[in-house]
Amino acid sequence: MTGETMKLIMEEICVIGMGYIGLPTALMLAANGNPVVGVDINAGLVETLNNGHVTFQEDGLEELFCKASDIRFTTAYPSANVYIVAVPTPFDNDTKKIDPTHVVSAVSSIMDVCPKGTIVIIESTVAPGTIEKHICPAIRQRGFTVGSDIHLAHAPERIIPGRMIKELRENARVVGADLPETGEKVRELYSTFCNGSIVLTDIRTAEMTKVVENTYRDVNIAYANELAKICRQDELNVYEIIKLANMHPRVNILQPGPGVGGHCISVDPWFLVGDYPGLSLLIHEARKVNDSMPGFVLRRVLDILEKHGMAGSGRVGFYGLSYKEDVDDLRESPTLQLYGLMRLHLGGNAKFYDPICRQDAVSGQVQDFDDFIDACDLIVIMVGHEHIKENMGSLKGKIVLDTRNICMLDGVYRL
Ligand code: SAJ
Repeated sequence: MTGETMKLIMEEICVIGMGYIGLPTALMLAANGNPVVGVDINAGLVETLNNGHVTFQEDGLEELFCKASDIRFTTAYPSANVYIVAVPTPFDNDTKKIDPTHVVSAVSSIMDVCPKGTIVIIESTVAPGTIEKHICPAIRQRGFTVGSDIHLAHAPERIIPGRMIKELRENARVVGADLPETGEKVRELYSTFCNGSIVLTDIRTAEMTKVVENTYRDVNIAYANELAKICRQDELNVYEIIKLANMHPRVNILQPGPGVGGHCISVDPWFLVGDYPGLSLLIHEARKVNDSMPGFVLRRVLDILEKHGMAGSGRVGFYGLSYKEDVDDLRESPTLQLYGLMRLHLGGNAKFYDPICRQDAVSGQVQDFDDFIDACDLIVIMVGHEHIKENMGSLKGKIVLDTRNICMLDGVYRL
C-alpha cells in the first residue's frame, strides 16, 4: 500500500443515503478499518442507526453492524475527502427518463462542505450520461472544476438483496473515473472489503455497463414470462420445457414469475427506453411483457375460480407481498401491482399475508398465517419465501395457484 493510499483510507469516508445499498456499503467499509460517517435526510432512520439497530432485514447485516466499530450516523453533511453517494434514482413515469433530483441534490450538498481535492463516488445507478449532463454542472455551479478541484467516479453497485454482504465482498466491480489516478484511489478504497477484481474504465462506460446488466436480466425474464403465456394457451408445462431446453449447453432460460419487482430491474431498462426510444424496441417490449404479468396472474385467478364454480364468491388469498423471496422490500412488488388492478374484480374480499413484511401495506392484510389459510379457498403463491416452503403442508385441501413453481402438492395450478 502506498503512503498516499494509506492516508486516503485512514480519512473519514462519508456515505450519503443509508438505504438498501448505502447502509451495507458504509458498514462494510467501517468493518474493514475505515472511519465512516453515514448521512441520511431521514432523522428517524439516523436515530435508529445511532441506537445500534439496522433498518431492514438482510442476511448478515446485524453481524456486520457489530463489526463496524468506527461509524456514526448524522443528517448533516460533514467535510470529508471521499464521498460515496447511494441515493434513489427513480425514473419519470411520463418521459421514462431518469429523475436525477436526489443525486444532484446530494452532490450539491457535498459541494457546500467539501475541501478541494475531494473524490465523489456515485454508486446510485444512473442513466448513461447523467454524470456529465446533471452532476458536473451542479459541481461547476459551485465554482469547482471537475477533474482538478473535485474528482468524480462511478462505482455502480451490483449486490443482490438476500446475498448483499457476500456479494459486496466477492463481486467484481467496475469503476469509471475522471482520471486514472482517481480510479486507482477508488480501487484501493474498495479493495479494503472487496475481493473481486476491480476494473477501471471511464465514467460513461461504467454508467452504460450497469444499466445494460439489469436490462439483460429484464429481457431474459421477459422471455421466460412470454413462454409461460404461450405454453398456457396450449396447456403445456413451461417449467418442464425450460428445464429440458436448458439441458442444451448454450441455453439458460430464466424462470417465469408473477412480474418483475425491485427498484432495479423494473426501473433501469426505462433509462434506455427514455433516452434511445427508436433503438430500444426489444427492451421496451420486454418491459411491457414483465409489467403485464400481475394482470396475467389475476386472469388465472378468475379462470380458476370460475372452473371451481366460485366466480364472484371464492375467497382468494395472496401469499407474499415483497418483490421476491426472503426480503422485506416492497418496492415495485408484483403483489402490490396486482393489488392495484384487483379491486375491480375481487372487490375488498382478497386477503394478503407475508411473514417478513409486517408493516400494513394493503387492506385485507392478515398477520397470522393460520388465520390467513382459514380465510381463503384459493391461495396464490406470489413469493417463494422459505417460510412457505417449510409450511407447504398447510395448503393441503386448498385450491393453490403457484406462480413460483415451488409447490409440489397434487392439483396445483401454475402460471
Ligand atoms: N425474477 C423472475 N424470474 C427470474 C429471476 C427473477 O421473475 O428468473 C424476478 C424476481 O422475482 C424479482 C425481479 O425479477 O421480482 C428482480 O429480482 P432479481 O433477483 O433478478 O434482481 P434484484 O432486482 O433483486 O437485483 C438486481 C441484480 N442485477 C442482476 O442480477 C443483473 C443485482 O445484482 C443488482 O445489484 C440490483 O438488481 C441493482 O440494485 O441494480
